[in-house]
Amino acid sequence: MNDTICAIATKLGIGAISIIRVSGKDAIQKVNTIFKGKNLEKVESHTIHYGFIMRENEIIDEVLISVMKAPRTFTREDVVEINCHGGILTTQKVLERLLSIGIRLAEPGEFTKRAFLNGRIDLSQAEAIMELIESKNEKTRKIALSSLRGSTSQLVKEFREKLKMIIASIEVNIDYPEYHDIEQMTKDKLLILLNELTEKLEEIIIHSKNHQLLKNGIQTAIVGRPNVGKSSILNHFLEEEKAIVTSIAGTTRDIVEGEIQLGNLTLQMMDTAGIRDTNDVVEKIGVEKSKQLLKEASLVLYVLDRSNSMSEDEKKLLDTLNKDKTIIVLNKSDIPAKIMREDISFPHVVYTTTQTLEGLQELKQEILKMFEQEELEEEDQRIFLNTRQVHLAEKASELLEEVKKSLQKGIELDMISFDLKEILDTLGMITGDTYQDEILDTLFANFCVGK
Ligand SMILES: Nc1nc2c(ncn2[C@@H]2O[C@H](COP(=O)(O)OP(=O)(O)OP(=O)(O)O)[C@@H](O)[C@H]2O)c(=O)[nH]1
Ligand SMILES: [Mg+2]
Repeated sequence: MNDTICAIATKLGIGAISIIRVSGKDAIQKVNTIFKGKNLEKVESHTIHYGFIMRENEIIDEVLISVMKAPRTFTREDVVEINCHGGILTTQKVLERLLSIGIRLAEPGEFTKRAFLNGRIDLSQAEAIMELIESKNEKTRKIALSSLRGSTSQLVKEFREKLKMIIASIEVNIDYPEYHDIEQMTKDKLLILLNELTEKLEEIIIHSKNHQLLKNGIQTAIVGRPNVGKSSILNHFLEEEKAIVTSIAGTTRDIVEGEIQLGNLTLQMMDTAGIRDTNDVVEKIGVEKSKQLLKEASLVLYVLDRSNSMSEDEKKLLDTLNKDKTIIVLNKSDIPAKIMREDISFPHVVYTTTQTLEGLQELKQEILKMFEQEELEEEDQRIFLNTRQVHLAEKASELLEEVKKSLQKGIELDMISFDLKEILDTLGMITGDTYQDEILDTLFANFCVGK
C-alpha cells in the first residue's frame, strides 16, 4: 500500500488527450526523472507544467503535468497527473515509461481504495463515485452526487450515534446501579427508542429499494397459459417482432427479453413459456423458468385469454400471486368474453387486444401508476445507495427486531447491549467504520482501472 502506482484514468481510444494518474510517496520524484521541463520537485503544489516525457534523448510525448502534493489530493498521497496526447499508442508508451522506472500498475479501484484507507472518503462515498460514473438518468445522478458529498455517511452516522447513546445509557445503568440521579433505563423506555429507530430505518430502506428499481430497471415478467397473447404483448411493447407469434399453443419455450423506457421507468420485459402441464422435455424446462420468474419479478403481467374460461389450475395459480405486483391483463377483448371483471379479485386489471391495440395504452398507464414515484425532497435523497448497503441496512433492521423480541421476553440488559453493538457494527460496514479486508478487495475490484 505504500508503493507508487499509476494507471490511465481516461477511456482508452482515440481522443484529444489522455490522463495518466500517478500516486504515492515517490510520485513526484520518480516522474521528475523522466520529465524534461521544470524540476517538479521544486514546484508549488497544485500547479501545471509543460514539458516532455523522455527516454534518454528520445521524446516520447509532449505533455502537461499537474503536481498535487499530499494531503490535499484524492488519495491523500502525492499525486501527479500526466496529460498526454490521446490515442492508444501514445498513452500506452507514456504508461510503459512509468512502469520502466519502477512505478507499479494500479489495480482496479486502487486510487479510491487509498482515498478510503487514508481517510479521505468513507466506503459509501467510494461507492457513490462508481454510481455517479455509471448513472443513466438525472435522478440517479443527483442521488449519487448527494451521497458522494456525504449524505449516506451522515445518515449512517446519525443512526449509529443514536445507538451509541442507547448503549451508553444501558451500560451506565448496569455499571452504577446504586446511583439514583442517573435516569433509569427501563424496558419500556428502551422499546420506545428502538421502535423509533426501526421505523426510520425501514422508511429509508423502502426509499432505497425504490431507487434501486429506478436505477436497475424493473424486472417485468409476462406470464400466463399458452396461446393467450403474451408474445404479442411483448412485441407491441418492444415495437418489433422479437418473439415468434403463432396460433399454436406452446410457441414460446425460452425466455425472450427486451428493455423499454416507459416515462422515467426502465422495464426489463421477459416473455415466458405458457404455463401448462406438458411431457415435452424442452417445454417443461421453459414452464419451470416461467414459474420461477413469477416469484422473482418486480412486476408480473399475468395474461388471460378473455374468450376462454379459466381452468381450475389457473385459478389456483392466480391465488398464489402477489396482488400488489401483478397486473391481470384480460387479452383478446376483441372476441366474445367468457371471463368477467367480477371473476378476478385483483386491484390491477386491464382489458387489451393486440389486434386493434385497444387497452395497451391503459396497460402502460397502469404500470406507471404502480411505480409512480414522488419527487424525493432534498432530505429524502439520503438513502442507501446500492444492494450492498441496502442488504446491511436490512440486516440491521432484522437484528433490531430480534432485540425488541428479546426485550419483551425479559432478557437481561447486558445481553441487549451486546446485541445492540452488533447492530452498530453492521451499520458501520456501510460506511466502512467497520470492515473486513476481503470485502474491501471485492468491492474495489469492481471499480474501473485508474479510478
Ligand atoms: N383475437 C385475438 N387474437 C390474439 C390476440 N393476441 C394474440 N392473439 C393471437 O393468439 C395467438 C397466440 O399469440 P401469442 O402471442 O403467440 O401467445 P403466447 O401467449 O405467447 O403463446 P405461447 O408462446 O404459446 O405461450 C396468435 O395467433 C395471436 O395472433 C388478441 O388480442 N385478440
Ligand atoms: Mg409466446
